[in-house]
Amino acid sequence: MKYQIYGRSETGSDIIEYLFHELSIDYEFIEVDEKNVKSDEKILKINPLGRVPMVKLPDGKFLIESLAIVYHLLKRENHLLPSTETEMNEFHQIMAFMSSSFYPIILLFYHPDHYVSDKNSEDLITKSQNILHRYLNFIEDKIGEFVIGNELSAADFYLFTLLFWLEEDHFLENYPKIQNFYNKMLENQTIIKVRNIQNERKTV
Ligand SMILES: N[C@@H](CCC(=O)N[C@@H](CS)C(=O)NCC(=O)O)C(=O)O
Repeated sequence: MKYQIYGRSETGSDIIEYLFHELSIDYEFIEVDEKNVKSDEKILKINPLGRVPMVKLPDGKFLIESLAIVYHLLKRENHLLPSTETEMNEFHQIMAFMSSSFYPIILLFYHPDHYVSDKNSEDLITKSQNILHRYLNFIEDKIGEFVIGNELSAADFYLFTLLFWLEEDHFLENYPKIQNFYNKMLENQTIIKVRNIQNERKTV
């Protein structure tokens, strides 16, 4: 049986869809409507947390959490990983940082209503914005041509997905190395291909 990705364009499922293409793994995409994700019984049975991405594995089991899905794919293919032990340590560190710190704070910034009452919303936006800048500085200090060393890895697709949400709100403007990385990833063939597929899905 083919893999199935449950997701929606411009959400965390982009990370997974980029990797399926980059690793040449066949899949079917199941569109999950934002309005249904927390109420559709079928979705909640798979993921009681009511979030995407989720993946149906060829053995019929489901996997949730972007980090776990990325590691599942990398273990299967043993590709898109750095080659030295030092770089592998950096890879694990940045993957943990992105999934457990950077991704959640972006959600706080864009969806304050999911976390606090209206009267506290502005405060949450300001505080999460400050933390976002601290995180962007952390990345700016580390990043070179790619997230890890001089080779493309899965971390680049993960980071690009998160930066894509921030870019349109001018978050990247004072981070020249991050902006440079972002511009280069916009020309990555896998990203171009997946974005075209996503646009085609929108018009169907
Ligand atoms: N820790 C999860 C976060 C997933 C997540 O929050 N996904 C968002 C989309 S980017 C979502 O489905 N939100 C729907 C909601 O919470 O109502 C992961 O890494 O997969």
